[in-house]
Amino acid sequence: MEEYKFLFKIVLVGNAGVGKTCLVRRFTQGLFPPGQGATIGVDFMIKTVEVEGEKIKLQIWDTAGQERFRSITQSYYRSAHALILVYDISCQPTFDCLPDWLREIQEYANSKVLKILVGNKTDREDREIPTQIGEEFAKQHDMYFLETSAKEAENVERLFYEIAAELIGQARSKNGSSAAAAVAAHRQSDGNSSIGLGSFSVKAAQSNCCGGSNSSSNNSSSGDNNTSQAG
Ligand SMILES: Nc1nc2c(ncn2[C@@H]2O[C@H](COP(=O)(O)OP(=O)(O)OP(=O)(O)O)[C@@H](O)[C@H]2O)c(=O)[nH]1
Ligand SMILES: [Mg+2]
Repeated sequence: MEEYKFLFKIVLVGNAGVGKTCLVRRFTQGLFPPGQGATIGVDFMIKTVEVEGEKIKLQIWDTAGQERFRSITQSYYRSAHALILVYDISCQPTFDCLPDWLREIQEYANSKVLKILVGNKTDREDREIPTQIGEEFAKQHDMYFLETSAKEAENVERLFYEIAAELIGQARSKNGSSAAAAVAAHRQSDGNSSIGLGSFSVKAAQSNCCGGSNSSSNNSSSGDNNTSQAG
């Protein structure tokens, strides 16, 4: 059995088409999939990373943004250690929906879940949401903030490594009780070490909305170490 010190569950949410699957595949497989179809239900991938000499297993749940899958995807929030809420910096409606996503998170996730707001597609020239607006929203809502490009591999590794580092820190502090408990439950060996990453810029805002608008289907959770689930 593979040895690892911590296991963390990370769930990606956000409107259809913002690039959740591309972010996951960039991170887990090092590629930007051409013609990525909409996710059906939920996909699952695993990647083991090493942070300060410790093996950390990341279980990454990539949820469908389409409204019709909402009841399926909600059920994955509860056990998440970290929730990555993604919008597309070139698509205002995906940003406008963030308050709705936060309500979902509040309703279905653990109150201590680590929340990260990610503005994806920074490679695009038709940006509609300035970085500062994203940062402010994140700050207002107690979330970490990062802008990424799955296409250009910008900040993608950093995103997941910093989440891992932050969760390790939480697990080791007395305050990170929920993460610590969950982690302890999954831990296969013990031992500690400390992490000093955590260079997210914390930030965040709020309102109400949508459902996403990808159309196609065809699930594409390829990859050797991933398992698809549809509910
Ligand atoms: N330019 C650019 N396009 C991207 C980037 N990430 C994703 N895309 C494109 O955005 C579209 C949607 O990407 P997906 O990863 O399928 O989006 P998703 O959030 O998983 O969508 P659902 O599964 O429907 O929720 C695809 O055409 C991708 O090629 C990025 O960083 N830059
Ligand atoms: Mg997807």
